[in-house]
Amino acid sequence: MKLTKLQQTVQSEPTTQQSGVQLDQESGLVLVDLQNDFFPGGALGVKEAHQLIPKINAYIRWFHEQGLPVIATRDWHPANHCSFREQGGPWPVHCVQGSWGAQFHPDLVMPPGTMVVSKGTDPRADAYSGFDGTSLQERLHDLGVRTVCVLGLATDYCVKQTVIDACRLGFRTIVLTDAIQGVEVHPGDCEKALEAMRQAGATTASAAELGLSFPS
Ligand code: VGL
Ligand code: ZN
Repeated sequence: MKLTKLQQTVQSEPTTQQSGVQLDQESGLVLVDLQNDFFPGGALGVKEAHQLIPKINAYIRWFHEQGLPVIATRDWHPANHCSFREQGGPWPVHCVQGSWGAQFHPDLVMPPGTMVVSKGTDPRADAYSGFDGTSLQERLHDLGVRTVCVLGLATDYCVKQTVIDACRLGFRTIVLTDAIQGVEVHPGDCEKALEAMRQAGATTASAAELGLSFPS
């Protein structure tokens, strides 16, 4: 990050909904698994997830314009991954390395140089958290990030575990509630996941609550 940017104040606009949660110059944005297979039409499509894309692009753009880093995690499984049903796992085949389903959604606008962290690459182990078996912690540390803002898919799996790990690793952690969506295998899973994230120490906030004025 450039020094000039570090010295700048993070710009946000005052609104009536501000909640006291503040972003700072040590904030970074983590995009969780915004891959074709987790959008409608994909192998594990999360209902209505595509409706989040304008908001997600607005968050990405805002962070990038503030000179704050954006890192994308991706589910990146070998074809024989243990989480697949044919191997006795719970999920249909999804996010196979190099496949269409593993690609980022084409409507996402990611800044050039967005770092990508791959997880779930070991055929014998599932990894819901973006920190699990990856370099995410080191990357964030090297970028000077102490406040991790998390958005993406799915609320009740990879978002939840990534957020809980971020808290456990000592990051100040903010879940962007208007840019996440869950699978909801059982009704109430998303609400429970949010509760577990708060229990772990995460703050939940929308763009309006952060004082960011975005298209909704
Ligand atoms: C995920 C199920 C299986 C996720 C990944 O990204 O939330 N869910 N693999
Ligand atoms: Zn997976």
